[in-house]
Amino acid sequence: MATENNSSRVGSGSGSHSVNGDAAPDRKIALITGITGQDGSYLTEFLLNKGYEVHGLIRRSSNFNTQRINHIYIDPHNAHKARMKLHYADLTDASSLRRWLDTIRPDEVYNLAAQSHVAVSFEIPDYTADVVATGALRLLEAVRSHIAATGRTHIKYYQAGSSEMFGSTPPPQSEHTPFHPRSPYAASKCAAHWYTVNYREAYGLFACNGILFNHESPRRGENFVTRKITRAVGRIKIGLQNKLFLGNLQASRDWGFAGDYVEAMWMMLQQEKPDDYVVATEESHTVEEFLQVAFGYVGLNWKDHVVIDKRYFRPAEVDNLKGDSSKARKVLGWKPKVGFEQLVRMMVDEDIELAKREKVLVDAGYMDAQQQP
Ligand code: NDP
Ligand code: GDR
Repeated sequence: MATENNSSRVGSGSGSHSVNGDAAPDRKIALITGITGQDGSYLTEFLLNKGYEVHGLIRRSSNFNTQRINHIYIDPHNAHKARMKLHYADLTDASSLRRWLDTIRPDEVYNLAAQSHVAVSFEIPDYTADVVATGALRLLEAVRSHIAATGRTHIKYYQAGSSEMFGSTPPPQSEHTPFHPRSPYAASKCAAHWYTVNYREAYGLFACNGILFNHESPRRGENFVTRKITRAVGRIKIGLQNKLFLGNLQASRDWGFAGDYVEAMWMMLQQEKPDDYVVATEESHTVEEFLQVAFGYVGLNWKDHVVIDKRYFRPAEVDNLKGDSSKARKVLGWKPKVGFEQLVRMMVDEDIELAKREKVLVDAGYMDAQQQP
């Protein structure tokens, strides 16, 4: 839970221009967009462990949006200890991106920010394209113009690409597989991919596309199918819920652990030359298989609880994703450490604990069982 308001956690314009003035001269500086998301939180932990100073751009929100990074936050007034710093910006606001690049002067830029929900992208296609496609272009252009103005040619850029770009092209999908996007989100990610390739070819920018297959964790947003399932398993087991409404159970995904995948992002930027890499477990499972493992782990039968609801079907579906990550394994030396069943169990274990805490609040009358925090 947040202990103070966001505005005390972020740099405030002109007052924070000495923002990296305390950085040790040999300490690398990373700038992350989407730091408050699932991957942003794991990447921040990873880079802090490597000794980086990490700057995150966060967008203004009427509610706290820093829950995933609160545990690593240290008050910036404690200058010697605080190596993660937050600043307000938005991928729809080009001026904010350029200003923070000039101020922070990062060595590595990770563009993770996105309206990342595929089904929601059909509801808000224009906004999705603005953030996911044009947002990436704005950031690339800000990096290019920052380099032109400062001569800091060593800056490296990572673009968060997605297996959704392959869409309906059959598996296994590798760097050579043609894209056939099936949603406004996926089409926008294709645009961002090609903008990144173009800035590499046109301006010599050290820019990499990571084409990451689905990766999950206990920090996964609760409206993605894996977390929706493990949250429900926890709440059903503890007696707070009985039904789980889902859409297409036959879609197959190549699900890995987010903590493993952020390492691949960093590895791409440590290479001699910029390139594009598929990152995947090379194993695919249906949503139904995920249900079997998750409910079965706590001795429940998913068929007693799952109800199919048409509202969760998409106008166009991606049926089968299974990556071929042989290039990343060979060139980067990357491989996943957490397997499918271990991932499901990790998520269920955490969500059982979360449900137990909710139950205490419900029993004390502080929360309605229907209500989810
Ligand atoms: P999340 O949805 O968890 O996080 C998205 C982040 O982007 C959040 O920090 C969010 O802020 C931020 N954001 C959204 N809109 C804007 C905006 N207009 N300006 C600035 N920031 C914004 O995504 P993940 O961490 O799961 O994914 C990270 C990236 O990787 C995304 O680009 C996603 O599309 C991509 N990806 C993810 C995969 C996965 O399986 N997780 C697979 C392949 C690609 P807030 O917290 O305020 O909402
Ligand atoms: P995805 O993830 O679309 O692969 O995008 P999501 O978990 O939303 O869907 C996976 C599959 O499950 C089916 N499904 C449901 N999905 C949701 N969200 N809710 C349901 O109730 C439900 N029932 C069935 C979907 O139809 C789909 O086939 C994720 C995001 O993180 C993207 O940002 C990222 O780029 C890709 O993974 C790789």
